Amino acid sequence: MSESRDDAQTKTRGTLLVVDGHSLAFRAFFALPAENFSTQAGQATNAVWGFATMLSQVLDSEKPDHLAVAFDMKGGTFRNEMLPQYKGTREAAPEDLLTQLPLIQKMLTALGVTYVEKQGYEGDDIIATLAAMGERSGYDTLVLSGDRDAFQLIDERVTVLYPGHHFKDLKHMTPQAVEDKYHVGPAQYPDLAALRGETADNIPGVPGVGDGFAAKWINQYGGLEGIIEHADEIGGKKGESLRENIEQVKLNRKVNALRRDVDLGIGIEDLTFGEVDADALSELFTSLEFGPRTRSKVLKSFNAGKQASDAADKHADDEDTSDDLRIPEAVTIADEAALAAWIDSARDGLGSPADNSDDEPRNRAHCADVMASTCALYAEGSSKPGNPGCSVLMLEVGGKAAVLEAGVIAGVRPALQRFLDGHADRIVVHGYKEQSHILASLGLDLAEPWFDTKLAGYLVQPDYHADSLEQAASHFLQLQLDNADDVAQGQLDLSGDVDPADQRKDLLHMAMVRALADMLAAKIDEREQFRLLQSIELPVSHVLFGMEQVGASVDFMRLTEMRDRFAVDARDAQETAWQFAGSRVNLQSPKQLQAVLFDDMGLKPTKKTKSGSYTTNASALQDLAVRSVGNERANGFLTALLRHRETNKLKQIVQSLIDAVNPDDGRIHTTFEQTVAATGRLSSVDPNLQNIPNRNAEGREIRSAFVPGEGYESLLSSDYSQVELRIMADLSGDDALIEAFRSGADFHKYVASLVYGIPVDDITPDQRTHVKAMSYGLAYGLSTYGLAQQLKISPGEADRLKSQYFATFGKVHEYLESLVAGAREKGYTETMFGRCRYFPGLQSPNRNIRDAAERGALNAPIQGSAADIMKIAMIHASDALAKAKVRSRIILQIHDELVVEIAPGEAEQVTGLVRDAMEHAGDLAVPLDVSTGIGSDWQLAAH
Ligand code: DCT
Ligand code: MG
Repeated sequence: MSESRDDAQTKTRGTLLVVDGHSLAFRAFFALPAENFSTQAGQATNAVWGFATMLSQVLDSEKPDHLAVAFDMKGGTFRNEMLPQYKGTREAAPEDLLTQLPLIQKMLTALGVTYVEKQGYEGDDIIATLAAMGERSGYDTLVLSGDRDAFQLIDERVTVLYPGHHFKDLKHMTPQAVEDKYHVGPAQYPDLAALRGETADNIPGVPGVGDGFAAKWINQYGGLEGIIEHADEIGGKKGESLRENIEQVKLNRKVNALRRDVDLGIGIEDLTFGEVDADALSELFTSLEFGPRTRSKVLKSFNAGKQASDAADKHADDEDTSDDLRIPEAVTIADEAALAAWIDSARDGLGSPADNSDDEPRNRAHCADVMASTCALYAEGSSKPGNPGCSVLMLEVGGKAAVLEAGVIAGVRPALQRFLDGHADRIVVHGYKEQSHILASLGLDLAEPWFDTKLAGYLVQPDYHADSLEQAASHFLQLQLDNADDVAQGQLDLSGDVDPADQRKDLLHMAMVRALADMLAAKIDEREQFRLLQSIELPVSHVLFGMEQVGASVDFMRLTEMRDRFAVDARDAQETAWQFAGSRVNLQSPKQLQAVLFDDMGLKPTKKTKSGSYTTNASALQDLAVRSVGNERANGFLTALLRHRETNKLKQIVQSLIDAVNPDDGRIHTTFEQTVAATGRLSSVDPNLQNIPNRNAEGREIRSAFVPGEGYESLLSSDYSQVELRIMADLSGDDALIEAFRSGADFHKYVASLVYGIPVDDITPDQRTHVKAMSYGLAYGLSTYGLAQQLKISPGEADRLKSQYFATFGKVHEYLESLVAGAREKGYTETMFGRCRYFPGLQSPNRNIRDAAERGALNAPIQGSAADIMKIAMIHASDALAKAKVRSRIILQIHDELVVEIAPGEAEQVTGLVRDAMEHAGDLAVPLDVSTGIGSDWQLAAH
């Protein structure tokens, strides 16, 4: 913030920001590569995006309460009449930029920002007029412009924000700044510019005369008028040159004078902003394919306009959001003595763990209370399982941070480990699992900490996922960070030596952990999610860390053989498809496929997609294949095409596994994502193990590449069957459904016999399939339409099936209805274990959004409870294995399945322990059925 603003703060009525719209759009356009910013349809969006983010930045830092954007209009201005070559050398604006100007204006309208343009005038004149208007009304005025002509507007009340080489290096051009740079005051700047000329505008000045001489003359003769008067007295070549060009200079001076009296038909009161039309903005941003982050950032910055003007009305203090982050005082630790001293000094601020050693320490309200006496820990580095690294480790208690560069850790490790062991139940981290990997790279180990801001954020807002600490901070704390690039990349450059700026960055991260902890501790207390954090999420994080670290052994040869075979199959299928087609069509191109299928082979087209072409996805092709029986050429082509797609996909999956093998240990260290799926379920990335198909033989074959590693003899696969249906039976309390499970009969047949009212033995396979799909459809929140599609029956039939089902299982119906009603009333649903999920979409006026939210609300408690049960099972199984002191270990969790690497001689014992842990993970009205299998690879362990 400039000094002049601070001084004026007490006297001013507020701040008006006037923006040179074209200048900002140009700047954005040339700063951002168009090829990275365009929609699928090819509309360039770099200028729009840049305009929005740059302007947001300025709003965030300057906090104006009034705002206007000025634009030039097509066609010449009065200046061209005076000086025909004016701006003549400027290249026409690129087409890609011109198409974005209307979009920018549309965006401004949606954002509730006034933009102004007037035929015959330049944006500069509008700016000058607006600035004069602001000044008359008692406002401080900021002019954002890259055009130096605007400098003439500068005075005590008007500051020009002039972008530097990097846009964010905005210079606050005050009278003093102009004086410092040009040695003349702002009022005389146009005299100086007239003498010097302005190449950008194709305005010639006096040859040989630059800023320096111009300033000298101005100061000597009091201004351009005086110079002209005394032109004869100026000697030398420059004097001669001046006399020769005196008419040009006079003209220049006329042209560069800005008009401050254009009739704009608006007043300062029209320039408030902050009434954002969220729907219009959302629609525009969706069409421009801008992500949710851009949306929320822009919304936040522009919404602030309202608050700012309200605050200005009340003469409220101007508050800087970055105050939320208290950068800790840093002590660099070089040796054990320094560490001991820091620990000593931290002791006072750190409650003793005994303070909360009663049995119910981790209850309501406790979380926010205890937070004040905790130790925040932050290790910076790579948390990649199997290949982690660390650059610096920091501990912070009561605003005092110990900074330990990776290089000194070895020397202080025992003392540091003792501290961690003694204080784990007071430690606060962001991402226990990730931090554990980083710490492990230093030979350090962190027992379950007291709080985790990443997991807490997930519990508080399961539908939001932050990729990085910065993102979490910017989301939960509404922080605008200096270094937007780092935030965007979600990572920081850790290479090279640490310089002071980097250390500040580290401390900034440390401060973020602390600020997030404070904020989330209060939030998490609201719904008693703290218990869930302590009893499920943190312990399962610990288990997952172990699994990621150990990884899963694979048979590399089997993988490469498989990859090669799938590649050959894919190529063969492609050849066959080409033969049927009679040409080498690109099987990946929907356009070419459409031409072959519908034009050439004459098949009846499938459904149209939104973009107006015909669907060529797998299910559409499958339908076509069925319909094309008899048309030998088409059928042959489609069969080969489907086979190509399938084998190609398998090839890619296998390749992703090969790429993921760690060369050091020959194992795959997947990353289990604990905060991505809003239901509470785990997912896996890098590689994604959940997309290994399980329905066909070839997919299952991929699992055969997972084998026991050295020193182990087999794999155990243990999974829940029908866990969602069992949860539905329990939660609904439907006696008939509960009995169906307790009877031990074939569940789906049993249910079908009730639904259709015929004996179990008379149930046809079709009836079983229909009722089974209905059961799962309810548990998964499938629409009737989806059900009809799956079973290839009419929606009417699907509806009848549903009514019949609900008539049989009345309590299931009631239960599901009550979920939606409850969610509508409370805004959220809860699982058996209190995991919440929020459904604002239930209130949406948009029917599609509402329907989707309803299905989500139906499904969340069942899916979420299944997730809770699996997590509890993992914690118990892991504890049981540790207690039994066996070497066997859990290595994978996929869908409803656990995979355990079995050490020689432990198969029976471990199977029993794991089965027991899974069967007793929840106390349900129906048994939790677990099936297990052991084999020399994962496929053979299937059962
Ligand atoms: N599934 C589904 N919808 C269906 C069928 C299955 O969502 N119509 C999902 C949920 C369970 C999982 O697939 C495993 O399927 P099956 O083993 O076929 O389910 P099951 O209940 O064990 O039935 P079955 O007794 O036929 O094996
Ligand atoms: Mg089954």
